[in-house]
Amino acid sequence: MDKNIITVTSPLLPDLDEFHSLLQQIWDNKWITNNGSFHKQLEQELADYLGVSYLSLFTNGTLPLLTALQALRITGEVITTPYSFVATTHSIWWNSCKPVFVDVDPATGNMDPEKIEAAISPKTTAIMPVHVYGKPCDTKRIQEIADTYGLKVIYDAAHAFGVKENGVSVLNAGDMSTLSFHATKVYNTIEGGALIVKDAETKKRIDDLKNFGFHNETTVVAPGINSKMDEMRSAYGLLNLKQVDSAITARKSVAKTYYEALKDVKGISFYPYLKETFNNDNLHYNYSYMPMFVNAEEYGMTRDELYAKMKEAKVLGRRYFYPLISEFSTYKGCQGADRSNLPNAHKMADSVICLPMHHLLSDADVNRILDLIV
Ligand code: T4K
Repeated sequence: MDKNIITVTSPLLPDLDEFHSLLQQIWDNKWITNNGSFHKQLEQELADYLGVSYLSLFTNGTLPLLTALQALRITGEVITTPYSFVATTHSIWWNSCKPVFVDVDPATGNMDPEKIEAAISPKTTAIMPVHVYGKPCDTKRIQEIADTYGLKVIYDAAHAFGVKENGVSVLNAGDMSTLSFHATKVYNTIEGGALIVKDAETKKRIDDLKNFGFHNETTVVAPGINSKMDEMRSAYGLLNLKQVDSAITARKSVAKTYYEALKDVKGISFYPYLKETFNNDNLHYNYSYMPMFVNAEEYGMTRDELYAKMKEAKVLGRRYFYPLISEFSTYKGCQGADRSNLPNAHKMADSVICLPMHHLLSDADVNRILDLIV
């Protein structure tokens, strides 16, 4: 690839010699998948690192969403957000359920809890919020609503690796939470993901479901799927876990530089919480993305013009999450998908650019990006 291009992200890669030495062990053992020793070790180390009790590894971040809905036997309608990656809503559709969209809170990009109750019908069985860009949802309010109406809550926490509020992992909220370990994420296993549950019995059920439903050699307890992480990626994941903290520290420094340089530029804004994350002992944030919003009138250029200008200069920001999921043809007819129901989400999708954000960005890279915006 052209060395002059600055991409929105760059994967955290383990040291190649260390990876080779773990590969040698796999070659010696001749055990390459199906709950091998690196798989077991990674599940344990991730649960410890993240501060959760029960975690099951998956081959990506989409299958744990599908499996969570299966395991909780969700039917009918699921209330969700249009401001996310399509995988969130696809998981609902693949379970033959109907997504119902509610608008987001303009201060965070997360589902607005105050809009949930109006979207509940006799067919509603679950809520699937997303901690978008890693910012925790209002989990307390969402749980109150879920408890009042007897609904399950499954968090798509694909962006929330390592995020803690008051020392507690956000992954403990709701009935289940899912993670993505895709190459583009803060922490990656190339492709990968996880499902976080509350008790040992449920973890056993999840482990059965991700292995075709096999409970033992001869018993299939449910129509499961195959979503087992192999030994190579588990070993890779163990090595990346050792360096993820320093990667997050590097991201934080990039975020601060962007913020300081752009905070007074007319027509450019960030979520108000961003500033608070820099000196907030109560929120351990992960800087997984760097969403920036463009007010065309004040800035003198539309979001798409700025996006094109950056692209021309080989700086590849991304418009995550534009278009809204509710605008895709599959979902356009769904309840709540109408533009008039989602003013905040549309405003966000129409004005966002995620700036390049990763652990390898140099000062020179960041200055090159800033020169295009200021
Ligand atoms: N829920 C949410 C809220 C999610 O955001 C996602 C995934 C999921 C669920 C599902 O999780 P997974 O099943 O994917 O584990 C990316 C990712 O593929 C996707 O994982 C992610 N969200 C989504 C937000 O973004 P693309 O299509 O934008 O990626 P791509 O290939 O254009 O890569 C972006 C940039 O990253 C490239 O321009 C350069 C860099 N890159 C990428 C790859 C793959 C590298 O430098 N090296 C690489 O190997 O979707």
